[in-house]
Amino acid sequence: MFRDEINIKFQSGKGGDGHVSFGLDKKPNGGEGGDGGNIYIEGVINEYDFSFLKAFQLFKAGNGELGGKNRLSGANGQDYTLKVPLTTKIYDLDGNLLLTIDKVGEKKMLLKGGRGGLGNFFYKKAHGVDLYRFSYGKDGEAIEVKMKLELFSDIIFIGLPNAGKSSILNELTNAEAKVGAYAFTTIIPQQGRMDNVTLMDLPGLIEGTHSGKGLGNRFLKHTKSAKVLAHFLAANSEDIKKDYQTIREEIENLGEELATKKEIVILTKTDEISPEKLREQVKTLTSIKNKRFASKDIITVSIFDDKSLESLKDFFKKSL
Ligand SMILES: Nc1nc2c(ncn2[C@@H]2O[C@H](COP(=O)(O)OP(=O)(O)O)[C@@H](O)[C@H]2O)c(=O)[nH]1
Ligand SMILES: [Mg+2]
Repeated sequence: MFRDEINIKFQSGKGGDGHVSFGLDKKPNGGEGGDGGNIYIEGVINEYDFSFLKAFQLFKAGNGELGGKNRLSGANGQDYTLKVPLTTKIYDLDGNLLLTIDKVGEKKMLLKGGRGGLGNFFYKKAHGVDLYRFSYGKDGEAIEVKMKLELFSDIIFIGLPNAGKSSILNELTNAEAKVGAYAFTTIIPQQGRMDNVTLMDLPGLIEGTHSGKGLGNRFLKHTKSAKVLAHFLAANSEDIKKDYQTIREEIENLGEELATKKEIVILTKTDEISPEKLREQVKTLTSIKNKRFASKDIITVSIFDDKSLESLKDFFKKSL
């Protein structure tokens, strides 16, 4: 199940204690403890939601090791890096924003590990009195956070069920979206990367609303970053104007921010109709009043026509 909000706990490592030891010359030579590991959060493209996490799961960085003799420092604790989808916002439980992770490969520190303690070698040099003096490593920090996801995309697919959105996403990207009819529970966002462009099929936005689940608003936050709406229409439709208007109405209802995004139209399944019928469908589309696209914003495509798929790729890139 798609999950875009989750509470997670983190704990950075404790610092290792300083060491107390003496050399053959009887002089203090205990080294310092290692620092505790830090907690980092990093953005990745191969996670699309938080369903790989368990609510309230605890992630810990390693503790620093004890200092050694002969002034040897203890090893630092292992850092822990949690990889998250884009864009992840991390809040404390009072609702303060702690971190925003919106770039691939960008690593930000959430918690710092505790400093390692000092050994008796250090204290001998600094104070010279108590030969057994050392300090303990500092504790790490612990926190529970709320992580919220606002999916990043350049282009969002919209359209009636069966318009061919999942098929095109699969053809143009590495995505493995389910094609054809499926249960409501799998109405989850699907993302794919086409060179540097992120395409997203967000069936919950419209299809969730259609199946009476009124999910549109829940998915709205995932539309924020998109610059373009790719409106998919099946060319073999008996009432293509109505198909267009049905979706358009949903989009308008979902709010101005979404409705005012640039729109392009993808006329799919062209292999199912004759060239004459196709021309007719395009003509019908261009005659729609109050439409948000121009004639140049329409493209025709069939998954069985590789050339048309290549053109679609360019069309998508140019739309940005
Ligand atoms: N003939 C033909 N069928 C297609 C084409 N694109 C998709 N389909 C079929 O249309 C059905 C719905 O496609 P799907 O991608 O799941 O549509 P979605 O509901 O908009 O995601 C599936 O049976 C696909 O195999 C196409 O270009 N030509
Ligand atoms: Mg689909």
